[in-house]
Amino acid sequence: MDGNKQITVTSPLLPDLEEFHDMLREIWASKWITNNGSFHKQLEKELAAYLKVPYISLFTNGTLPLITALQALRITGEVITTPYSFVATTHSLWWNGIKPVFVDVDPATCNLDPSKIEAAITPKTTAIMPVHCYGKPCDTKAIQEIADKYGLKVIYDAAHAFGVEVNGESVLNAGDMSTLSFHATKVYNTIEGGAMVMQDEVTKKRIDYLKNFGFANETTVVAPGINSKMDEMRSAYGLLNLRQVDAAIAARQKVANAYREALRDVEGISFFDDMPGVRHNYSYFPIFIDAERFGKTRDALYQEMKEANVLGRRYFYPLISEFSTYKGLPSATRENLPVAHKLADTVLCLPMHHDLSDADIERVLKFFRK
Ligand code: T4K
Repeated sequence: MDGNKQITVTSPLLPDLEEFHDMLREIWASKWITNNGSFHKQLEKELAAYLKVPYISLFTNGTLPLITALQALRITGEVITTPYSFVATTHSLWWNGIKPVFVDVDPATCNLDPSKIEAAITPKTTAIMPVHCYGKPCDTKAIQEIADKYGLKVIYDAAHAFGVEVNGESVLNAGDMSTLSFHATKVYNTIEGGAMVMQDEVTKKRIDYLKNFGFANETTVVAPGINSKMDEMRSAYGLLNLRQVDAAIAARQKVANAYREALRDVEGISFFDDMPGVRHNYSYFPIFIDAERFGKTRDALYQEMKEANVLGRRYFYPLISEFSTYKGLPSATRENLPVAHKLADTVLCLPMHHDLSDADIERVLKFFRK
């Protein structure tokens, strides 16, 4: 065994190669390789059932459903969002000519702080785009109350929230639409891929048109759509991965429990416990480092681990509001976003995936043992 092998922050869940070959043979025989093929249809059906959502539409990644949701709901002007996410969240607004308005996050969840949303609403605000960061559910009830009060739409970036449920109900059913990423680095992947969840059949139909250039039939284009169709190879791969995703989540939970047990009494390290009533997916394991109490800064620890081939990642540092495209926005100041800055400056996501051995976990925890 290689005691110095690279331990990465994540590792893709891969289907059995023989089973995948069998499905590829079927695709080859049918000669139908994309554009709403039979595996695509089957995956939409199976995912809707697994995720407990009424309607789902597959996409080629997790960024295009965000862009398309904003188009479909005709969102304009300003949208309230979080700076503590992956850049794709805010990029989707920029691609639609919408001004992002950053609101600070809640330190208990890393998600948009509902108590700070109202102060950021202006006559130009049309929607809220929260993120279930690390798969931890947002306070969807409080957000919906504000949205209803001001007549705003809510689009959840649920890229991290595959399979997450609150009191038995999918978190993906909150708001007007939710989007998912099935990227290789996610709990459930189709290599590249994504999806949009919607609550009614008419919207599902419109979204299916929009991801296919706006075609309603062979000769009718009903809207300036985009091309974001998932092909048959990745749909087949997705069907196989769906069969093993529960086992992968269970394996991740074991890793999370091992980390929590070992880190609970480490001075200067904090992390999240499970939330009551929530089915978590253990997509990430962020820890927050208090440099004074731990005796080392986050970046020193990150480097030290890297030199030992243990690759944690600083998700989400820098904040989106610090990137050149967004830095000049009035809401992008440090004073407006103190909590998000503190989290971004102290976070380190530890390796977290289904394939970590006990020895791997021990190599990670070594950095925290006295
Ligand atoms: N909204 C949110 C909140 C998101 O987090 C994301 C994506 C999106 C929207 C957009 O969804 P997509 O359009 O991407 O579907 C990764 C992912 O590329 C990105 O999907 C993800 N969020 C983001 C948080 O992380 P990087 O730059 O950190 O990935 P990379 O290539 O450095 O990979 C990280 C580690 O994963 C590697 O060190 C090893 C492992 N890995 C990765 C790949 C690609 C593998 O073992 N095999 C692989 O094939 O961005």
